[in-house]
Amino acid sequence: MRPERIRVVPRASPLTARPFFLQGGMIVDGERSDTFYITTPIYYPDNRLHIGHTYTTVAADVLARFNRMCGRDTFYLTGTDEHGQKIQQAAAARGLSPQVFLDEMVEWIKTLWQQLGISYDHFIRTTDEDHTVVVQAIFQELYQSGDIYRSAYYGWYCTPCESFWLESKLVEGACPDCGRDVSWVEEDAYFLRLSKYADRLIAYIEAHPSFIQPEIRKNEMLSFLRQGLEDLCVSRRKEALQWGIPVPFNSDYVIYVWFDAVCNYITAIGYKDPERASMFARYWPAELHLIGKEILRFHCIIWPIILMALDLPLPKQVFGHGWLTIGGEKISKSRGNVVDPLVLAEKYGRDAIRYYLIREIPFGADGRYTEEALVDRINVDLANDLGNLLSRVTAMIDRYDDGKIPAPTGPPTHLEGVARAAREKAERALDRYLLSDALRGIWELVAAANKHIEDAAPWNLQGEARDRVLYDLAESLRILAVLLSPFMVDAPREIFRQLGLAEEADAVQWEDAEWGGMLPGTMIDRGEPLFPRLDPDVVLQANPDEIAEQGEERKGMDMIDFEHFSAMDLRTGTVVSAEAIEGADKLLKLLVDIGEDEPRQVVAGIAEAYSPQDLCGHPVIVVANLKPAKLFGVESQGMVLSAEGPEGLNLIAPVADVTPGSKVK
Ligand code: ME8
Repeated sequence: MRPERIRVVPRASPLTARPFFLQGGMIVDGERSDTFYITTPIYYPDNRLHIGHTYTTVAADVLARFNRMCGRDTFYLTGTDEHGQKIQQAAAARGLSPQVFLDEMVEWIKTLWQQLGISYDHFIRTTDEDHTVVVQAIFQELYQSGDIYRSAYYGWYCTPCESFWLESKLVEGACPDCGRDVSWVEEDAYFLRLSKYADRLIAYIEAHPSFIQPEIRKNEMLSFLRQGLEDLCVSRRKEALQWGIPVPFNSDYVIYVWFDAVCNYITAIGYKDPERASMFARYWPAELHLIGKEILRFHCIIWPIILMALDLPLPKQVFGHGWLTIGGEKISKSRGNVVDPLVLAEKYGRDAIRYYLIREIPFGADGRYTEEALVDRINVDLANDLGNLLSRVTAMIDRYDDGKIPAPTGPPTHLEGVARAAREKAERALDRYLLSDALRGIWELVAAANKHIEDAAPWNLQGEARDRVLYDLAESLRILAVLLSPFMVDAPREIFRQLGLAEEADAVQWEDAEWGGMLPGTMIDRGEPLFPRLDPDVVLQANPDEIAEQGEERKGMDMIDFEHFSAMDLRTGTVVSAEAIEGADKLLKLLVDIGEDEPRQVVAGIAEAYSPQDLCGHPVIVVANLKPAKLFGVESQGMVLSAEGPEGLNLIAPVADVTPGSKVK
């Protein structure tokens, strides 16, 4: 039978109406609503997802779990964005049909989320029949209302970003968002009248300061809007792209992938579906679209305008968080500097990954990812602080009280106040989406409880005094298990179990963090350390098996990590001209096209191996970010790669034709 709990303080729901006026996150102009609809971006399954996608998904999961624990009717949506050129190309590259390719990728993604304990309520795929039908209905409706019209498009298209760009917006001829090559598009097309809604959107953003967060992102969006909005091309001709939702009234066209994608937020909850009308009414407008900062424009301009054109309310908040970086660069599929979250979760456990991601990166800002920092967090915060606390407290209860929680007689300790403060800090921070601050608040209780063991030295106490200390420590641990439940999946459960409260874990509510819930006499059940300490020298080796296989000759070689390698900007190039340098027998002055406006001047020590006339048109690889240097009075703005062969130096060149300026990775 489940024991009645002692409730020292009457239960007060954290949802009790109270006004919030926040600068940071959640908009609540008054009271919290009783529903909480939260979304992540729907990710492109053109490739395996990485630790960056995991970050957004874990953060949204923390908020979904917290709100569920607070008794709010929560709906957490994630999914995949499956149309567009990028997917079509990725499937073709694997020699698979898009659908077969996608099904395989989606399976992998779902496994990933399951491994990480992501508690989504629905996984939308934009190839789902019901999504497709509703997107077509929306397109049709806006065409009929005149918000979508037909005209001609002349401009550029960035496939990795799936973005249309006018010539004037390109930066040095490349995509202003990702810096990659764009392709020319010239076709009759359908357009969405963004321009008509620009002023209304500006007024809306100004009147709803928490609509776009963090503040800096709101200001970026406002300044973008104030430069004036061009209407947006929202279709592609079938010849250019087959893998999309057909325009319902013209089968020569498919709908632009971003138009299709943003609509997922309403199709997933039953927009225009008579059978799910009440679901739509309950959850729309969404409380929060959580996204990375690079896709704010789609969520803060295009999506709101589609909603305005449909006469629907706008989501309450779009939060554009920062990027995880490696060596100062955004982690991204196309840069190839990705970290596989599934491998990490298998190696370190999902709670460690979840904790690290949320604790390490101040929510909203960019943050460096390193495995060293992850291991450090595991050893210090999780093994040393939290894990040891549990081991020590359960060991003492075992020893002094035969494994039974003692009754809290004697004067209360300060831990009750610290626990209340930790809960309040966590709650306030989670309400404002300041996720790492919430963990920091919770760790104040971890630290205070550890310190209390040292200060009170229960091993020197007897009777009531010792009972009080041990009860308060066990109660602190119980409260920690409650407060950590949004953040972690297994550890809170294990804390409950070791405290003899296994059943609590199934239905834990945020209000269970009220002091006094632990019933004296409960039998604890000690177990393994919560987070075993790791030896960094062992776990941080890239991959011990691989290194062993590489044999003896690697020994003694100075190894670099990926960060060092990726600091080098290696580009493909073509030699445009070559000439001798007076007084320098070994050097040639080369001009090399590396895809920039002007060819690079590079001085190379290859005169003994190549004559200038052989070099024109020769492909090369250039170190493009080498500091310029003068050699024999000639400036060298880079270096070409070469290797010694049996007959002298050989220039290193790609084996297949590649465009000058391609990154070598
Ligand atoms: O943009 N750091 O999909 P996508 C933090 N399909 N978060 C990162 C990250 C990093 N280095 N890299 C990726 C798309 N993300 C569209 C979205 S929504 C209607 C359509 C996360 O696969 C972050 O949330 O490129 C970012 O916005 C998202 O993954 C981009 O995922």
